[in-house]
Order: sequence, then structure tokens, then C-alpha cells
Amino acid sequence: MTVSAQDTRTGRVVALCGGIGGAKLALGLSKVITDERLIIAVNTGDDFDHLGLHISPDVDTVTYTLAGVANPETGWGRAEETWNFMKSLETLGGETWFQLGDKDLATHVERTRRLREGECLSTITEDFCKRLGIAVRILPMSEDPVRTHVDTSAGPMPFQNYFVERRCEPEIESIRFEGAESAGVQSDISMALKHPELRCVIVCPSNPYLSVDPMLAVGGMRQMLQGTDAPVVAVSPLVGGKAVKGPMDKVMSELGHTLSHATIADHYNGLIDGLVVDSADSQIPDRVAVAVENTMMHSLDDKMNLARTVLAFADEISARRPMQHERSA
Ligand code: FO1
Repeated sequence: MTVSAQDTRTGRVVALCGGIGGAKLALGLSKVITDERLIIAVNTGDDFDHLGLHISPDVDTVTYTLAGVANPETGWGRAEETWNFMKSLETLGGETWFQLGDKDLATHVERTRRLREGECLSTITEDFCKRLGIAVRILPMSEDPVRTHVDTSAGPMPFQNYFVERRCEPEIESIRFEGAESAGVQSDISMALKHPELRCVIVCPSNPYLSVDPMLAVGGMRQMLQGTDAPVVAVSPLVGGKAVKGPMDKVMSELGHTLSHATIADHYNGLIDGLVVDSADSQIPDRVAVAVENTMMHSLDDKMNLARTVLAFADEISARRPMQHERSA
């Protein structure tokens, strides 16, 4: 049974969100905080130009998920898709390794047209959200181009060529976020992070290395997270000691990391006040508060329950936190 109790606390919540895993918690949050108090800041490091179109995969995954039109099997693209465009493209010898459904194609064509007319990505994204009936705010992490590139055993390549075209087969050696340093955090996200009324920041259970790190690399983002009095709470993307899906296990081991909640806590060292994990992990440094909860999200109830748990955990950390003047005394 879905408890419809909505969260009435004031204060903005900013959720940092990448692809599919993060989108599940973003959906849960959007059912608990149902208006513009919730800002979902989305990774755009996966963006790329393809077939002459500007494609923003994580923005679209989150938008489609919150609009209830995402493909339930893949998590990306639209439900009830048709593939006439791809079939025709194949007959013309076009690139078909990146699957673009007919409904999904409209998003890329219209976004590309509006970008070319000089509109910024956040304006376009918010307009699409309004048209899809989404009441919370979904914003790209930056208006400036940030592009994830991976250095692999098969040489350097853009993220989508690694993740989709090469199906994550090449061994990953390092990850770079081109343009991140000179990029600025999207202005509404930045204002929310600096706002005295900020309630908390939530790092959704996205891949820390591929989906969250590009966001942390955007100029000023780390400083804002370290500078806020609001608690920053992350949800570990590991369940049962493994990644839920996607290449996380492979990426983490190829980067030399052990698969543990402690590794996640260390990775976010100095940025997070709390970590929500599916099982206790005694190696987590005690500077990080830990909540042990079910973090596997199958049903909408699971997503809403985890959202409520994370918000309550953040509020608890706030309540325990000495006020600014006490701390500076
Ligand atoms: N992921 C795939 O594994 N294969 C695809 O053909 C594919 C197409 C695609 C089209 C639009 C879109 O928004 C996402 C798409 N994705 C596809 C997912 C995409 O690679 C994302 O970057 C990942 O979900 C990681 O966030």
C-alpha cells in the first residue's frame, strides 16, 4: 500500500542524480516532496552529439522516469516504443549502435533545435518537464559542456562509445571529465546549495565513478557541498556487496577499488555526513553517520520508503548538528 503522506517540511532538497539507479530514488523523492522544493540535479557528462543531435541520456532517463513514461525493462528511453527511424537509418547505412526509439527521437530533435536557437539546456529541460506534468525541478548540473571520457585498454573514448558501443568490455584505466573545471554549476542548483533554508543534499545511488563524479567535478560543486550547513547524505549503490546493475562492479575492480560501502564512504570523503547502506559495514569511518535500510528499489513503495528514510536520516543529522555559532565558538 502506498502511503500518500507527503512531506510538508519547508526548505529545499537538492538530489544529485545520474542514470537509472539514481532515477529510482529521484522518483521516490518526487512522490514525497511533490513541488519545486525538490531539485533533481542531473549528470550531463554522458551527453554527446550523435547523428547531428545533442543527446542528454541521464536528463532523459530521469525525466521519463518521473513522468512515468520510461521503458521499464531498460530504464532508459521510452515505454511502448516503435523503431521505424532506426530501421530506416539502418537501410541508409547510418550508425545504429545507439538505439533511438521514434518517441525518444522527438526529444532529441526538439532539444537540438532549441539549443541551436540559443536556448539553454535547463530552460528546455524545465519546459519538457512541464509538458510531461512533472512538478518537481529537474535541472542539468551545468549549462556548460562537460563530457566523460574513459581511458581504456582499447585507448581513450567518449563515455557512450565505451558504455554502449563497446558494452564496457575494454578495461578501464581512468576517467576524465572534459570541460568540468571551466564549467559552472547551473544557477538554480547553485542558489539552492547556498540557500540558508537548504534542508539537505542527497547523493542518489548512481555509479559514483561514472555518474556522480562528473557532477562533483563541475567548478565549485565540491566547495558548495563542503560549505553548506545542511547535511549531505549519500545512498550506497551496492546491494548485497554488489552493484545492482550496470558496469559498477567491473569499473570499481578495474580502478582497483574493493566493492564495499566503506569504499563508497571513502570515495565521498569530506563531502558526506551520512551514508545509507543495505547492511552494516564496520570499516566505515565514524565521521560518517550510517543508516542501515533496505536500499533495493523494486516497487514504487520501495522508492518512496527509501526516500522518506533518507530525508528522516538527514533531518536527524541536522537536529544533532551544533548550530553554526556553537560550532564556530
Ligand atoms: N544504453 C544502452 O545500453 N544501449 C542503447 O542503445 C542506449 C540508447 C539510449 C538512448 C537514449 C538514452 O537517453 C539513453 C540510452 N542508453 C542506452 C542509456 C545511456 O547509455 C546512458 O548513458 C546510461 O543509462 C548510463 O547513464
